[in-house]
Amino acid sequence: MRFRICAGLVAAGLAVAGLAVAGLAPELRAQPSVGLQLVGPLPSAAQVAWQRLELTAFVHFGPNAFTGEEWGSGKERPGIFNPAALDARQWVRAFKAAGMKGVIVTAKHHDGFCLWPSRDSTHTVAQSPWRGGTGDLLRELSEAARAEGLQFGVYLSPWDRNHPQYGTRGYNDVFVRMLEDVLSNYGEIFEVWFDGANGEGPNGKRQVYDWPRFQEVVRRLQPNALIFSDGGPGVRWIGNERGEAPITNWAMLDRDRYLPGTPLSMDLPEGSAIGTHYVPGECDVSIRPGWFWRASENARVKSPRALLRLYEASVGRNCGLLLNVPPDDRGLIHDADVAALAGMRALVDRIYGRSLLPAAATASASSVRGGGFEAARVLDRDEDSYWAPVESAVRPSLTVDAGAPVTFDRVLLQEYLPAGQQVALFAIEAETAGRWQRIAAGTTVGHKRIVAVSPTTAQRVRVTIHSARGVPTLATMALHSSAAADDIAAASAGH
Ligand code: FUL
Repeated sequence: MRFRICAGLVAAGLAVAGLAVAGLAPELRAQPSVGLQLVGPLPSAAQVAWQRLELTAFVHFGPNAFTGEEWGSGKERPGIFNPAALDARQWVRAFKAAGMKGVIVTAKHHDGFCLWPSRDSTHTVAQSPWRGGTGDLLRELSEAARAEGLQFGVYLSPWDRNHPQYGTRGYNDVFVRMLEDVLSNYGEIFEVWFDGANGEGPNGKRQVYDWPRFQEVVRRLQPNALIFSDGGPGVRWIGNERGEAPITNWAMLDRDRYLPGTPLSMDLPEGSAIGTHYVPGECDVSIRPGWFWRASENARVKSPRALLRLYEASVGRNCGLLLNVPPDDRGLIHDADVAALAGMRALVDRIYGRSLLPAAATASASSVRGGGFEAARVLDRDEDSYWAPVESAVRPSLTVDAGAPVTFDRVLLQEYLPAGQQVALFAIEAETAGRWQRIAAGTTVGHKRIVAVSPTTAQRVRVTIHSARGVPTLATMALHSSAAADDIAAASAGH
């Protein structure tokens, strides 16, 4: 069975190698010779780049690191903010060692404390003793990130428990000016994280946020930045703070039904096969029980093995993993977190660093679109080279042959992301003792899907696409074994 969903869907205007997609057309049209008939909506170039980052760091920092609070009241004395040994390079090096490609910092959390010297607030680093009141954490962190090759992003809470104007119309102007500051002075921003929380301010009133205006500021000052909020528009919340996405995960969503902070939430986790817009999911989770550092949780940092599981349940399910690593009251990432991050990377590298399929492995397919779309393209490590069957193929399948039996318990699949999400239903079989046996069945693939299977020894493994929205593509098919890391996982189990 194969289903098509064309009517009413909008294809983003994106040039895709080997295929052409009409710009904002009501539906994707087949290109007569080389084009694939895809079904949109497709990702923007910025969304493709974002999904390929996979792993980014979240940094919750501010007065809460000194008080032990999760939601500061806004009444804290700025004098308590004094991270005397703060070294943003140390943070970024720890993130880089974990394989993280970007960092998003709480420029302002709900307590209203600004990590830059905002002219629109009297509750900022400028009123603190840190660097004698001359510090600017956004400057230090953005420069450190750039120096280490990480992208820089900002979290900005519109909920402000300190600002005297919060709860009045004037506060939206204040927030816009803060946004303008943050988006103008620290170079390229890859993601703007809008927390939809909307509580009472110091005068007991709630704010009516002007989201269209806030988004316009981002588009004007950082046109390439993706906006995160519950329903996007650039990146959506996955619906929980555990760092786990559902196994079925569509990047599409009926985006216009959502406003930040008021999620209908029913289809945020899975997305929708017939969603009107492309809005990939982001899984945010903290490496500790809380979002902010506190000494009492130094022994409760997630283990490398727990972090590996989160990686598989987020990146391995077509989402980004935004892992919060909060600096301590010295202004440093604590040793326990640094060790856990390095341990996670060691596990991910050991298991997923290379496929168990040897260089001599081969691939064949029941259908090949032609030159440039051969089955063997799933074996190179290039996410931009991919296999595609002909348009009319029914249940196309692709078989990899390792040349000799290999033992694996993970199958990693990737669609060619610029061509959007087409795969809707697939099965994986292994040939053992001359018989093909199904070892897994699944739904979505997207940028990356890690399928866990029982330990299997086979020379040939086959994936069959039972249902697709448009022509399916596969950029990667790889075999891995979680047992490859048993030795280092055991060594770090004490964490
Ligand atoms: C929530 C906030 O209330 C938490 O403090 C934290 O910042 C989390 C990432 O988002 O909405």
